[in-house]
Amino acid sequence: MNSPLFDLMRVLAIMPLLSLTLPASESIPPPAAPPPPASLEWWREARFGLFIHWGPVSLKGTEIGWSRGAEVPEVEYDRLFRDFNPTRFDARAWARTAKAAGMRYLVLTSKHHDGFCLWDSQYTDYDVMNTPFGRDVIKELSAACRKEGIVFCTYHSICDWWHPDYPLGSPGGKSQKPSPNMDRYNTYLKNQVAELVHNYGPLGILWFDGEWESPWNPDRALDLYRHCRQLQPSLIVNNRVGKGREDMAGTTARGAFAGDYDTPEQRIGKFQNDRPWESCITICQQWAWKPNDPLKTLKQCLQTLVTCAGGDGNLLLNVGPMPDGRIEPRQVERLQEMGHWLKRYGKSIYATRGGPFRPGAWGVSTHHGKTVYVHVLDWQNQDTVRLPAIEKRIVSASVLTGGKVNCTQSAQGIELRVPVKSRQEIDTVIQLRIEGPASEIAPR
Ligand code: H79
Repeated sequence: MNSPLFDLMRVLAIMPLLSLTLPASESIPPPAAPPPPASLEWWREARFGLFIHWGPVSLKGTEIGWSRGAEVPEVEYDRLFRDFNPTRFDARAWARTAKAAGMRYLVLTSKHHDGFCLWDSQYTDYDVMNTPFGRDVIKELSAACRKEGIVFCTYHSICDWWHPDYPLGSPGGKSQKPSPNMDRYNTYLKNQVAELVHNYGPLGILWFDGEWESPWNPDRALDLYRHCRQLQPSLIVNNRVGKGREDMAGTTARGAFAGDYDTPEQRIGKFQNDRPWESCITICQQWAWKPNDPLKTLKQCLQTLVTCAGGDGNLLLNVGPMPDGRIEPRQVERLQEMGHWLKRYGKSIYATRGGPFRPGAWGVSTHHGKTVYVHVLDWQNQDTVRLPAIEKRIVSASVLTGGKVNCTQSAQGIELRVPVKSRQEIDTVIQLRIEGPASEIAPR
């Protein structure tokens, strides 16, 4: 049922409803783009993915894209590919690392703002085939992911500070190219997107970025979105395809068209259950690899994931592999630790929705069916967590992470007490079985 025709039929079916049910002042413009794919569901349920920022810049240990023409002179940056030879790259090991972490999808930089392409592209020579390594990284990784049951996706930068046709250049889009041709660049962009989908697809997500610069406009955005959907109707496209993103909060301005989901960057999204979102956050500090980059603790990593799920969003956790092709062992270890936790307590994360209790200083909640999971992340030196009242009766309460809970429910609210010895340093998960579907309880 995922044909463009079906999508069109859905739009046509919805349009009269919209115009009939909304007062004129509140009316949303008719959908200019196809509706989001029904297959958004797999991704929402997945909750956790691996982001990978990689390229020749790892040889310098500076930030991908941003360091071009800044810490690293442009000429030197653009020569790095000649020395890029990550002989210890093992696609299977990367896919297995994602799987061991409990991640369900993986997003690799096919091209960042620096213009370098990690696949064998017929549209440029500035790609991995012209490095001493000479192996198609996207081909190997997409195949390895498929084998491990990880959904393969790519990050693709709209802005390209390297490409002579793209009007702006380094550092950070602050310079002008001598003879730009944005129409021609746009064709290059669309051709490469088609190449990625055709040669390595089906892909899960096309994760665009670099849309904030002036050469990009709403018409091009909509055209690129339609292009993606035509190439693969089930493709999920993030909001950075369009011009509607509200800064690093990553939410979408009301009424603006911007893809299928919101993208908070380096921060956890606010509770939002009426439009899907995914926070992208680095496991260290830099997107691309740098030596001795401070690594987040297991507590930080897990609480970040749990807080995203409790806000009804996903977490895309980033690693930057080393110039030899390996993901740093200490980062792999951290990811495995997360996976161990998810193996035991994953039912409180995967396929859940955020709420019904809104995030608070104590932690967050998730729910699935008739179960509410209360994730206590901080007891705040108190022995009780107090939650707002719900209309539905709590049938039973237990502690998923072990031990006993004392639960009292009244018209005033819910009180949960767990003895000190059963409280967890990272997340005490209390499981409340209620008499009906938790999704019927409005967030409070
Ligand atoms: O791909 C990652 C970033 O490179 C990209 N988006 C994520 C997913 C990104 N694009 N823009 N920004 C991030 C925001 C820019 C932040 C900056 Fe900076 C602050 C640019 C210059 C100062 C970060 C810190 C980059 C260099 C130093």
